Amino acid sequence: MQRRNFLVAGFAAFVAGCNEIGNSDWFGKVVEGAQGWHRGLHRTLGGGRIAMAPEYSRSDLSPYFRGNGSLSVDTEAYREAEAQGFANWQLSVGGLVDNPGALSLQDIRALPQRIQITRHDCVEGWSAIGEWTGPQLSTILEAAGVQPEANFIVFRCADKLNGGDYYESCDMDDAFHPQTIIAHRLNGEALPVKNGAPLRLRIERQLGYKHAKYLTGIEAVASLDDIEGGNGGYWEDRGYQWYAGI
Ligand SMILES: Nc1nc2c(c(=O)[nH]1)N[C@H]1C(S)=C(S)[C@@H](COP(=O)(O)O)O[C@H]1N2
Ligand SMILES: [Mo]
Repeated sequence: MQRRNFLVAGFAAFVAGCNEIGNSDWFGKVVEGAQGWHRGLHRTLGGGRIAMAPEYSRSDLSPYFRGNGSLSVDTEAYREAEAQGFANWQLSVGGLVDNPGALSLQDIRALPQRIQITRHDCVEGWSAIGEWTGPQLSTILEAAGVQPEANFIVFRCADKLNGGDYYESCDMDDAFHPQTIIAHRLNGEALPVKNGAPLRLRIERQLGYKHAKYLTGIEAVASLDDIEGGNGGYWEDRGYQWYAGI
């Protein structure tokens, strides 16, 4: 079996098993439900940090959600992907997992979705409230089968900022936190390019720079030491704090 199919088959079994939906029709039904997925919550209740970031209502939405940092990806491959509506975009899932593979946007949209209205706080001194939609990262990690040696999840991005690859990371408490999602929609629309199309991380208890945009891959690792500058993120390698809690 192709690696990709192995991971996707893992999802089907996982989602079907947890929702008691038969393999044949899991695809439509789980999307329709748009229910929150609470497996991550159970796990964090078992000893991790359980605090939830505040959630807001539609009337609180900022009229305009600005873009910051990279506002697009300056490569031929990205321009081509954008022209194709990101139909062939892939999110790789690898590192210390039992079922490495890659997910298409279609795969991502077929998973149970979480919708959350949260406030984004950038260290540069601005905030905005937006509604984000996407599967919980925990769903993807459960299906991939994270190995016990893994301590961190690394997020790979398509863009470079001032010549350096943008990337981020978090620990397993935040990776499995219910509000940590792989967002593909902002305010009910496909994620705009300036905000990280087609996929970006929302990790709601942390500051803006942790919310990696233009996601191309997630990787389970034991240590951050050998990754890029060794501090767990683009801005962390330039002096910012790794745990950027709000
Ligand atoms: N790939 C990537 N992700 C990124 C950045 C970036 O430059 N590249 N900037 C970060 C910063 S500092 C902030 S405040 C938010 C901005 O998200 P927005 O563009 O949706 O406002 O994205 C974060 N994630
Ligand atoms: Mo930021």
